[in-house]
Amino acid sequence: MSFDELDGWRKTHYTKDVTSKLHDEEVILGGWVRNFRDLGGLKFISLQDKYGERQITLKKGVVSDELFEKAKLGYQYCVMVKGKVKDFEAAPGGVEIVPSEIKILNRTPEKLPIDMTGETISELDLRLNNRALDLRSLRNQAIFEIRGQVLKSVRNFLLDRDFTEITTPKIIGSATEGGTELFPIMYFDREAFLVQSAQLYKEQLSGVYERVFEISPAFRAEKSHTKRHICEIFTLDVELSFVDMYDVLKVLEELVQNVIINIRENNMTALKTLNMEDKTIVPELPLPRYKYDEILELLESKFNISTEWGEDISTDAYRKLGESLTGYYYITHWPMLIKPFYIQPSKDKRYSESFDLQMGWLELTSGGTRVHNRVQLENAIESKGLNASSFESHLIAYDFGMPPHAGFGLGIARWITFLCGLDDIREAVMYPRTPERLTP
Ligand code: AMO
Repeated sequence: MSFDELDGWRKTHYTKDVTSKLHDEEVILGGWVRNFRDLGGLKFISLQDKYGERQITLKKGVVSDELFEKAKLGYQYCVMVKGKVKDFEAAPGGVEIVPSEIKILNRTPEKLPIDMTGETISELDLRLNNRALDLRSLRNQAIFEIRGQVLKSVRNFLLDRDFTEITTPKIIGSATEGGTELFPIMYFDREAFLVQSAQLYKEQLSGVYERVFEISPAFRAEKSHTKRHICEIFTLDVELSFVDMYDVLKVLEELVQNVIINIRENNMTALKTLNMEDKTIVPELPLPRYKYDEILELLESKFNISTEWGEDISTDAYRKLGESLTGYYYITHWPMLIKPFYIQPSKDKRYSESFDLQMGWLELTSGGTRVHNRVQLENAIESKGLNASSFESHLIAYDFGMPPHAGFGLGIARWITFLCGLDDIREAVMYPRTPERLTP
């Protein structure tokens, strides 16, 4: 099987840039054959690159016989095309390309493991097994374009507001989140762990840079088999000093609103591909705030679901809640019993200065005001059954003038799942890690 070489060929444009403004100009495009049709004297190739697709039209007699003959392509062949742009309203981008040369850089097996034409969506595990191919689908292009926009907008929003981007260790010596299982690893000849969240480091750094954020992976060794849990998560962690949780609620809701405005302004085609143009809408601020106790009452009165005070809200209860509260809203003042040691108790010590940001039934974020007094923090660690001495390297930061601070952690994949209307969080991650999945 022969392949063409790249030689001196370089792309002149991405598909998105090939519009009727380039009528009659020569371009070189490169990408993959998403679809092709052979109508005898006429062949159409849908060439796809990272931004979208354009139609290549070969008409017998218009292109050379040699080229017409060569254009026997298969799905997802890697090709480059040199040709002239012609106005053609009915085709993607309002143009077609009439080729003078085509390079076939790589071929594919006759039968691909998953459907790439967009006509059907193959089963998710099969798609994940063939992720490098699957990610090229127009649907996945749309999902990850939106993810890109979320990350860009979050960064811009925070950098514009005096936040410093931090990077903190992912290999640690002891737990950061009590209660969550850790992945142990070998660190030379001793045991270490993959970090569960940037929590303790972002707190320390809020005592240095005042307003900090990090977008980074964290590792959760929970054997959860749900459509909203993965083992390698990617979170936005934000921490601010000289504030309490009420300031953070404002920052977070403005951030959420700002990101969605940006998506609607810049990614409408992607939203349309996902049928989300009427669903991913800009929320009005301030977002509704409900106390934990109010949520328990609502669940009882509306759905006859009783939750023992101090218990977490069950998945079934959340599902019901989502029928009633369909947009973004906060649940605040959770029982201290079910919150981590670093959260500040409320005046009534049974409650905590904590919150979750919900989207319908889905938890996107948790956060709160933190303890900033060393002795109080030591006691809180011990009261959760943990050993304060193993937190010494963190606790010393509290000897050096730790300011009052508050913050939140937001699960990026959960948010993308919702923004893109996906059924399963694994769809929102390029290479998801679950208890069963360690490849690709
Ligand atoms: P928490 O443990 O609630 O809080 O995590 C923050 C957010 O991360 C997402 N998340 C997950 N997403 C997918 N799969 C998982 N297994 C998973 N676990 C968590 C959720 C969740 O809301 N340090 C605190 C945050 C803080 O107080 O600043 C923390 O990690 O969207």
